[in-house]
Amino acid sequence: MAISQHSIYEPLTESTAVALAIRLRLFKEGQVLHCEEIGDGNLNLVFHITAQGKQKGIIIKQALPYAKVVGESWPLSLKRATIESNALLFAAEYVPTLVPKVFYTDETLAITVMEDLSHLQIARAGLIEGKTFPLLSEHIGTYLAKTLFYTSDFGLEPSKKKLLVQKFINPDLCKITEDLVFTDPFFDIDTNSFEPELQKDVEEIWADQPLKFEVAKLKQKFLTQADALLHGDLHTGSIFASETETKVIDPEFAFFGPLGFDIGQFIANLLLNAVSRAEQDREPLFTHIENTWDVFTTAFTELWINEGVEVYRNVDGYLEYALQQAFEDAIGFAGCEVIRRTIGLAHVADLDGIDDLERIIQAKQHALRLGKELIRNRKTIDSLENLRSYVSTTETP
Ligand code: SR1
Ligand code: MG
Repeated sequence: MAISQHSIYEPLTESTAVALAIRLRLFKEGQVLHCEEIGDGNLNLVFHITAQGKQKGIIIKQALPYAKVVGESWPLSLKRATIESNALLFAAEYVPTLVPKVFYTDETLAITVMEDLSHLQIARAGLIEGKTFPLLSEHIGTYLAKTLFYTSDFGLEPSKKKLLVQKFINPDLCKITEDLVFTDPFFDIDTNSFEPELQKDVEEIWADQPLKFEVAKLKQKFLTQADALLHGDLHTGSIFASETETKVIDPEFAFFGPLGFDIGQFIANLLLNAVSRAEQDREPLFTHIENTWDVFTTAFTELWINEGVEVYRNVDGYLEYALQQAFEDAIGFAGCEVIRRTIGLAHVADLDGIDDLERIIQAKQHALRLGKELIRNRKTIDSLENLRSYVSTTETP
């Protein structure tokens, strides 16, 4: 993988992206190239370049100096492109089959050139269509166990970890999460976005002081608890999948945070898909949630026993304590994510895409009730069975 430096930043266009690919010799001489900007996320440009007659091309992802979803009034550091490529390269050391290959990065242009995954589908889109992606939870459980263990003080010598913590300081992107996940949805703030039919439900949240106290505690963990290198935005739109493959993309929010955060975001986005469905169609989502946690704990436990570096690792109860804390936090973070994806700035197609307004409102009210219960009861939700029963008891008021 080459790393290069251009002298000035400029946003690419479809034609300058092709020129760059040619200059970098990413295609054979003489090939006719086609390029399309396909970025449908909130922040970046994504160029898909293919050679005529070939299925697989390359992706050039470029950070813009502002949040695309809002515009130039919301400046954002370009350093996130470097964070993203470093996080992908780092993850490739532990889970090479679960992340895209990085071919090239340029810090000044804020680009990462990577493997074309267009033979796969974004997991959120597939789940909305009713696909089950049978290996999704096994792969994500493994991804979580390895990336979290090997970057935590349980699996990495603490002085090495501290150097990595420095490398992944990511204030702009952390601020997005601090605001959009942990703050704005719980206050009457302009960035929130919800249907007028939800006004009463939302005002109840804004007035709920005990709930806000619990969210404040979860936010404090996110702000201060540098347990392990997180993906930082592990929703189902950050995962490409098929029947046989899973690839985790977009780790531009990576930073050292609490062990339960990525797990909670992934679970939350499966729950958001579950509440968008009729009760009898939810089983595949519950199975994925259960299996993610099982695979995660089994793999994390094996790593702890066989590769742990913490001197206290054999003390009775310590592993169970660490896993229990991660689970409790994950449930709380999941509650915050469910609420913010329902009434905050950045929504999900699982709910917004339901084809009937009455059903949208019902599903969103369900999501809000569920999110609140997860935050409030995270200390007593001690099994996946328990979690499943909250989905059902919050179906109606
Ligand atoms: C302004 S960015 C909004 C959201 O998009 C990203 O994917 C993150 O989830 C962020 O919170
Ligand atoms: Mg993203």
